[in-house]
Amino acid sequence: MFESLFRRNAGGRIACLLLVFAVLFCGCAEKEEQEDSPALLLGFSQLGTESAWRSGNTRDIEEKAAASGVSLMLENANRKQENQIAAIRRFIAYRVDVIAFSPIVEEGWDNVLVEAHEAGIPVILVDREVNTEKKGLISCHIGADFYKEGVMAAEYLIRKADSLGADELRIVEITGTEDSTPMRQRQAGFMDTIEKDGRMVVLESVNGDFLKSRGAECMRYLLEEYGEDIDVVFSHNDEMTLGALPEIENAGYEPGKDMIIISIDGGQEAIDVLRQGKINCVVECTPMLGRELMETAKKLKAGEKVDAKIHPKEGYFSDEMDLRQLAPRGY
Ligand code: GZL
Repeated sequence: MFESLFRRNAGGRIACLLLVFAVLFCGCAEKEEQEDSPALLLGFSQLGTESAWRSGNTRDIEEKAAASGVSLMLENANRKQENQIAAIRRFIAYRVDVIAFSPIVEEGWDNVLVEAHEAGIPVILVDREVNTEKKGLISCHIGADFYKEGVMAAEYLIRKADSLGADELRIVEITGTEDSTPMRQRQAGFMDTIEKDGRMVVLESVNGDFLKSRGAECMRYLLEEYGEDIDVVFSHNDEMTLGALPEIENAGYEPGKDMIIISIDGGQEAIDVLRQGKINCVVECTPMLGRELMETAKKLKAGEKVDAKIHPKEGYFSDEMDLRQLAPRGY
């Protein structure tokens, strides 16, 4: 067909050349489109914006997606489980390659996880975990060992009791969001560790929901109830700790001296307050999970095996250390 058209006349030759260019252009355009089209489309449901930790987690995931050519559909659930479930259903309808989410609480996910599984879309848990009887619905959990964080907090307190020569320490606990993995595990790790030490007495646990404002309210209540009987405040995150500290000072006590203050997350603001001596120990819980998330999502898309659990390395910071050289925290 080309030959006869080409031979026939000049007009035929021009038509041929145009046809050749058209074929080449479409091919390149298609190839270019393939090169431009994202290597991977990741749907991520973030639970909210309740803390510096959460904002740092979101920022890191966005940055690592951009750096690794992953196209990120990020939806913020404003701390409502129903919003997370709706977002996951949208990701399924959109046929994303991988779904990831940070479940605000552990229960209530079976139906939507079965839907994702039946759609053949792998699911990664970021940060928190779900509690389900059904097997095979989750490909990987990327997040802290929250139980160990509770243990580290308690082990610090035991060392502090030793250094003070204390016969008894009366503890109040401000917990994170009810039924969330960090709340359940941090409490379990802390309580399992101190129960072996006869000096430790828990006065009361109250729920601060990981929020600064609730941390202040909880501390006001605990000060009214127990006042100077409080020797230790164990708070499940920096946000609630930072809300509680002014209440302690307003009541006439020196946090870090009259009361031992133990917190978890390790954000910049808490570390700065630790350096001022108003917090005694901050257990680290890094929000920087983006790199592991992108690597794992790409492996799943490529059909490669992934680890069921990925725990970042974490430690703690305390008044036992020289923190002058500590690098900026980034969240
Ligand atoms: C812990 C994370 C918690 C943080 C809080 O991994 O789920 O939620 O400790 C955040 O600051 O709100």
